[in-house]
Amino acid sequence: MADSARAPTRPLAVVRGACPHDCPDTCAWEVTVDAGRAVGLRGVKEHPLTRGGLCAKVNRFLDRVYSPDRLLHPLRRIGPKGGGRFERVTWEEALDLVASRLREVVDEHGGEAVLPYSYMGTQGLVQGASIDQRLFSALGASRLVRAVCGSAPAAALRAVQGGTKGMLPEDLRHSRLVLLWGTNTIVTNLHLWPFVTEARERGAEVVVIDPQRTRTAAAADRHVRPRPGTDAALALGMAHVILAEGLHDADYVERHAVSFDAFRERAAEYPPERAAAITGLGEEEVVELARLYATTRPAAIRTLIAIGHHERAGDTVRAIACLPVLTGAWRDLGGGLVGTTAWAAWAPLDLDSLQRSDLVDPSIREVNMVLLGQALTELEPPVRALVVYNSNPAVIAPDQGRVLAGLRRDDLFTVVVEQFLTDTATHADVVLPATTQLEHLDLVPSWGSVYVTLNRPAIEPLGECLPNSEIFRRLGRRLGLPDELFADTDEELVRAALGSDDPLLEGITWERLLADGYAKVAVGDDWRPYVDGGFATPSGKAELSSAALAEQGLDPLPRYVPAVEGAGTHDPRHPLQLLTSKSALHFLNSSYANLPRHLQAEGEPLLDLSPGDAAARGIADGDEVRAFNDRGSVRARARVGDRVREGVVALPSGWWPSLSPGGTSANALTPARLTDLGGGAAFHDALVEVERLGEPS
Ligand SMILES: Nc1nc2c(c(=O)[nH]1)N[C@H]1C(S)=C(S)[C@@H](COP(=O)(O)OP(=O)(O)OC[C@H]3O[C@@H](n4cnc5c(=O)[nH]c(N)nc54)[C@H](O)[C@@H]3O)O[C@H]1N2
Ligand SMILES: Nc1nc2c(c(=O)[nH]1)N[C@H]1C(S)=C(S)[C@@H](COP(=O)(O)OP(=O)(O)OC[C@H]3O[C@@H](n4cnc5c(=O)[nH]c(N)nc54)[C@H](O)[C@@H]3O)O[C@H]1N2
Ligand SMILES: [Mo]
Repeated sequence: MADSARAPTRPLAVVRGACPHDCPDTCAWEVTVDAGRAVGLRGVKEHPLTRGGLCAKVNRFLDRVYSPDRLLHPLRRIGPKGGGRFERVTWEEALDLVASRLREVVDEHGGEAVLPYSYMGTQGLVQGASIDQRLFSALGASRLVRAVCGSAPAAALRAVQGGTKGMLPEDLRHSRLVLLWGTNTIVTNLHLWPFVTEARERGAEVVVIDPQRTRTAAAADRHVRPRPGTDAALALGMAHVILAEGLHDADYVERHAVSFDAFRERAAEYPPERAAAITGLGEEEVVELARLYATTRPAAIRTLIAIGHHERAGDTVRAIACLPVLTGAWRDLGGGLVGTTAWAAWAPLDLDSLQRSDLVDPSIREVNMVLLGQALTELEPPVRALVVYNSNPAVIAPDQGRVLAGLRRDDLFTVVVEQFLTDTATHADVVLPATTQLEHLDLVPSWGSVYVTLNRPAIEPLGECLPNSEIFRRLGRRLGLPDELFADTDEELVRAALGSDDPLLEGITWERLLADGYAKVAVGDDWRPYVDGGFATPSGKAELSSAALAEQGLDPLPRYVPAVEGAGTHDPRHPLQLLTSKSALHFLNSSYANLPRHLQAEGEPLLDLSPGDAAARGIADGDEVRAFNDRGSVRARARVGDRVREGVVALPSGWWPSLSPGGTSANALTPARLTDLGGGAAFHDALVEVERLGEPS
C-alpha cells in the first residue's frame, strides 16, 4: 500500500487497468508504481460505476500480487497427489514434460482424452479466451461446457425474450420500485448499490426477495423470504393476482406477447393460498407484493446468478421474466428486468477471431464443467490429461469428494496454471506460474456493466511468471501445432477483439482505450429495449409460452416443480435445505481464501441456522457442528439467529478444504446436478442434516 509518509524522490507512474474478477462490477483501477513496484491501487474516480472505490477484497489486491505464497517458478510434483511436495524446474523442462505427456495421450487415445478446465479466474479475454482456446481446439481436446455460473438464467431469458438484453444497471436510478430478486447486491455487486440508493432517495421502495437475511435484505425497505427454490410459485402467484385483479397492461400484452390465454390458465393454477403454501410466505404477502409490483411505475426486477443455481432455475427465471411483460413495465425507463449485461459488453466483441472458433470440431464430445467429478471418475473413454487454468475446481465445483477423488487418480496427468498453490494445484503433476492482472495486458469485458475496460500492465512479471497467453503459445508450438495460431501478440489479440463491426462497439478503439482506460458501449441515453416489443424470439414477441421449448418436448409454460433434492422434497434423514452463497465479503469465489488478511477478516466458516432448527437439535450459538448428507460432511461453528428462515441452513462458499476445520468445505455437500435449462449447476438444491459435535457448551 502507498506509504504517505514517504516523500517520493521521483515521480510515481500511474497506470490504468481493470479489475480482472468474475464480478458484475468490472471496476476500472489505477495502479501507482514506484521504481517498478506497485505501491498503491485505487478505483478510477470518474468511472461512473467504480466512483473511486474498489471493495473489501480488491482493496488488498497488492497483498495478492506480492504474497510470499505467489508461485514464481514452474514446479514438478515429487510427493503424492494432494500432498503439496514439488521441486522447482526450468520452463524448458516443464514445457517439455507437459508437451510430451499431452502428445503421448493424444497419440494413444485421441484428443478427447485431454480435458481443458477453466473458468473466470480472470475475465480478461486475452488471458481467458484466446490462445488457450486455439490450442485446445487444434489439439481436438474434449470441449468444456462452461456452465457453472449464469447459463440457466440466460437460457430462460432466451426462451421468453429471445435473448438476455435488458435494462441498463444504472437505469435503476429511475425506478420507483426495485425488486432485488435472489441477489445480495451489497456483497456481490457493490457498485450497483449507489443506483439503488439514488432511486430510493427519489422515493423508490426496495424489496429483497431472499430466504436469507443478507446485508442487502437488512438494508431494504421490505424483505420477502421464500423457501429456496420456490420462486416460480411466487412469480406465478403474483401473476395470478395481477390477472385476477385486472392489473396487467392489456395493450402491451396484446401487441407484444404471444400465448396470453395459455399463460393466464397456467397462472390460474397458482392462487395466493397455493403460492403461499409452496413458498412458505403469507397469502397476504403474495397479494401485496403483486399489487405493489403491478401498480408502481417504473418497476424494475434485478436478478443475477443465485436463482440460476437451482434445479428448476429455468422455470423460475421464465416465470419472473413474464412479469414485466404482463405489466408492461418495459415501457418505462427504469422499468423491466436487469440480469447480466454480457449482451452489451461481452458478446459484441470479436470472440470468434480471438478464439478461432472456426477450429472447433462440433463432433468432439462436450464435457460440462459442473460434472467434473463424474468426468474424472466415470466418463468413458476416460479423461487422461487435465489442464486447469483460471479456476480452482477442488473448491468451487459441486460434489467436492468426487472431484478430489478424480484429481487423486494416479493415471491422470494434470497440469495447473496458477498464481497460487491451490487445493487443485496440489494435485498437479506440473504447476506453471501465471502473472496477475498487474503484470499482463488484457481487455476486460463485463457481464454486469456496459463498459469495456483495457488493462495495461503496471509492473514486470514477478519471478518467472508468464501470462496464460504466452504459456499456451509456447506449449502450442512445442506440441507442433500450426504456428500461425500462436503468432498474435497480446496487443494484436486486443485489437482483434475490438475489430468487430457490432454497432454497440462503435467508436471503441485501441487508441481510445489507451487514452481513457474504459469506454461505454453505444447504448444511447433512453435505453428501453422492449418499449415497442422487438423481442428476439422467433415470433418477435415475448413468449409467455415458449415455442422453442415446446419443440424440445418441454413444458412451454413456466410452472413450479419440486426439486429432486431440495424445494418440496421430503427427506427425513436430511430435512434442511442448504444454501452455499457468496456471503464472504473478502473472498471472490475461492480467490483470496488463502491470504492471511482476507482469512482473518472472515474468521472461520459459520453455519447459519434458525433458532427453531437449532433448539430441535440441541445446538447453541457458537457450538461446533457438522452438516452432512450422503455426499459428505462439513464442520463449522453454528451461528444461531434470524439470518436464515426455518428449514434452511447456510454455509459460505469459497473456503478451501485444506484450510477448513474438517478438511472439507461447502461443496462437499452440493450435488453435481444440472438445471432444467442451460446445463447449469444446482448448487443450492442440497439437503443436509446438522448435528452438534462434542459436549454441549
Ligand atoms: N464478495 C463476493 N462478490 C462476488 C462473488 C464472490 O464470491 N464474493 N462472486 C461473483 C460471482 S462469480 C457471481 S456469479 C455473483 C453472484 O451474485 P449473486 O447471485 O447476488 O450471489 P449469491 O451469493 O450466489 O446469491 C445471492 C442470494 O440469493 C439467495 N438465494 C439462493 N437461493 C434462492 C432462491 O431460491 N430464491 C431467492 N429468492 N433467493 C435465493 C441467497 O440466499 C443469496 O443471499 O457474485 C459475484 N460477486
Ligand atoms: N457452493 C457453491 N459453489 C460455487 C458457487 C456458489 O455460489 N456456491 N458459485 C459458482 C460460480 S457462480 C462460479 S462463477 C464459480 C467460480 O469458480 P472459479 O472461476 O474457479 O473461481 P475462483 O475460485 O476464483 O478460482 C479462480 C482461480 O483462477 C486463478 N487465476 C486468476 N487469474 C489468473 C490468471 O490470469 N491466470 C491463471 N492461470 N490463473 C488465474 C486464481 O488464482 C484462482 O485460483 O464457482 C461456482 N461454485
Ligand atoms: Mo459466477
